[in-house]
Amino acid sequence: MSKLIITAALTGAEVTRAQQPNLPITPQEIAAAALEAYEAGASIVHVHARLTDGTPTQDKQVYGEIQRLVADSCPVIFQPSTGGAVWHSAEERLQPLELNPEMATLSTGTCNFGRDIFANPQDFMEQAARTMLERGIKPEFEIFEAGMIDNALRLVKQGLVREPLHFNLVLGVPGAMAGTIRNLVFLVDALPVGSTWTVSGIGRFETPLAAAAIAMGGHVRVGFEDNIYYRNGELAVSNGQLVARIARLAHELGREVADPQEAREILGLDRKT
Ligand code: KMH
Ligand code: ZN
Repeated sequence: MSKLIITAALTGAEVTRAQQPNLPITPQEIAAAALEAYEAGASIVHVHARLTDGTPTQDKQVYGEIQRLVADSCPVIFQPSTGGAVWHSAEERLQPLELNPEMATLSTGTCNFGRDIFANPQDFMEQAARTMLERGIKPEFEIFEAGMIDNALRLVKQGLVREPLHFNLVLGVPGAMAGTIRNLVFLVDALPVGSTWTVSGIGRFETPLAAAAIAMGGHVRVGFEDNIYYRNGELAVSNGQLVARIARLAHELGREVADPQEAREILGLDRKT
């Protein structure tokens, strides 16, 4: 089994300071959270930018500042979001790709998202995939529903994504697939041989699904974007605290934690052609 890649999803687009007082918002706060997560065992940081008042933004200047500050402080893989918030336009969502990050997210299908709709029509998926291909950016497919795997594979057939593929199985979003181990196993079984995958369990599903993924040979994403609690009713103090728990769990289950360079090798990020 490969070493474990831990991704820290530091901020997201939905969580507020009122819900989680330690949510990193400014580029400086996000970079500090990235450093703490790295020191706890994270090798990827999944980033959403915010304006200083907390409003989600896809502005490439703000992402650019975060990218610079993170790179100055630690060697983690910087993975900006092309999902943004549900109300961002396609043009806004694609802006962070202009920074040529090593990776970026790509959601391959439309689903309910709480009381909203997270829209990812075919045109958007193709445009995002084509831009990533041209710029040598590895997509992480965000899978909220089973059919999104088929949509991702269609992009591969169209020649818009190169293998090996990497998937994030996001389970437990209200309105999309539930956070059960049965669903995790079902989705993993549908992935092409040679793919890598990580799991994002939302809310109370975070830790049980992480434990399952560690045992199954997958990878794990945690952080305030997905879950703001350490345990039932107790807010987490930082993203780093959530990462540290996964590193401890991995240790107990006999799985070593990858550093960023090892994560690059596992994901094939060094194999750009
Ligand atoms: N904020 C969600 C609507 C991504 O980062 O690529 C979408 C999302 C996915 O967070
Ligand atoms: Zn995200």
